[in-house]
Amino acid sequence: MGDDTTGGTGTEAPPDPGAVEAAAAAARGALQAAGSLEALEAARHAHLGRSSPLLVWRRSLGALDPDERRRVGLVLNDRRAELESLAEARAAELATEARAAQLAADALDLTEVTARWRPGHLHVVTQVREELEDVFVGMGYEIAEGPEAESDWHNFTALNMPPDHPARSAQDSFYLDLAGGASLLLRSQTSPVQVRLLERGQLPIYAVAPGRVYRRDTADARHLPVFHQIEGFVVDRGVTFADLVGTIDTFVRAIFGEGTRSRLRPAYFPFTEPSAEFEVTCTICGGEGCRTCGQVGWIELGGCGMVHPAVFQATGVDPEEWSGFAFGFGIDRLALMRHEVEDLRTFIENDVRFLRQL
Ligand code: 2U9
Repeated sequence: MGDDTTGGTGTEAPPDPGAVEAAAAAARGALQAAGSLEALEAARHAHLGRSSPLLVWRRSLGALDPDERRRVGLVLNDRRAELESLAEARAAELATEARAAQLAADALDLTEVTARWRPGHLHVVTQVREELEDVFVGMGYEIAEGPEAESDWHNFTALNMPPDHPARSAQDSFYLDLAGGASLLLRSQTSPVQVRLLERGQLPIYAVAPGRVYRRDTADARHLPVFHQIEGFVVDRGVTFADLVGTIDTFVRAIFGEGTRSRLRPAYFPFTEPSAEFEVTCTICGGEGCRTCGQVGWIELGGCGMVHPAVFQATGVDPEEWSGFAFGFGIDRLALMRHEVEDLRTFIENDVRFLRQL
């Protein structure tokens, strides 16, 4: 039956109210029951199409007197509008259901992949570096950073290192061969960061400079040509050697635990005077003496000292007004002690069987 036909016999005559309500109820039922967009389209065609009872009746209204025509016409329009919006609502519902079904059908089962997948993590040296930063931030220090390609001035001269100091030689440092002749090298320590802080001239300074440093060493169990250092730096009025000793003792206990003690022994660095090496009680035996500490109970951690007046002079800070201390130690070596790793090279070999244990 096409849309042009006027439907079957019996629907051509104007309807009585009961017939309209019965047709509307049948249409509602069919639209609601449609289980797919195709079924809905068929129900819509049957109950709201040109040859549906409601539309055929509309065309027969001419046979009625004007009052009756208006009354029945209003009812028919009303039902038709209600059923059209019902059909639209049902279409929206079905589209949502169809999309959910499609997503469910497209979903991939990744159980097998995730079961074998392990999350990565920060490299152990980065973990230790971040832990150290936390300790010093907790003590009120700022974290300072500087360039890894440094000038001869910042890396050596301002640090009171004489022109013939062995560390300046091309045997010991990586010089960059740049067009234009600028004399730069890969910093051999993080101290140039503190030189830059002094040059900035904002005093007092309470800072730590962690970062990568470069020295022309052949990699072995205890040396890497690229390693990490952290240096602390305090400049204020009236800073004394006793403040340095107390600071070392405080961060050593924060890093290794309250039971760990520290001690200093005299040393020499061009940029500090007096200078010292600091040691901590062996983290393995607690000071009793074992293979790790060579039976002495102490392990050397780093160097320290009071900032040399020549460094203040070079950077335009008045040594009569300001004094300060500095200390430095290797982060890689600390990570080595912490995890009882035997060979520094394992940190850079990138063997996941090693890395995932730390
Ligand atoms: C300025 C003035 C003085 C920093 C210092 C050390 C001692 C030291 C080494 C430990 C092991 C580096 O990682 S390591 O090779 N560091 O012994 N560093 S005092 O003294 C400074 C720094 C900056 C302007």
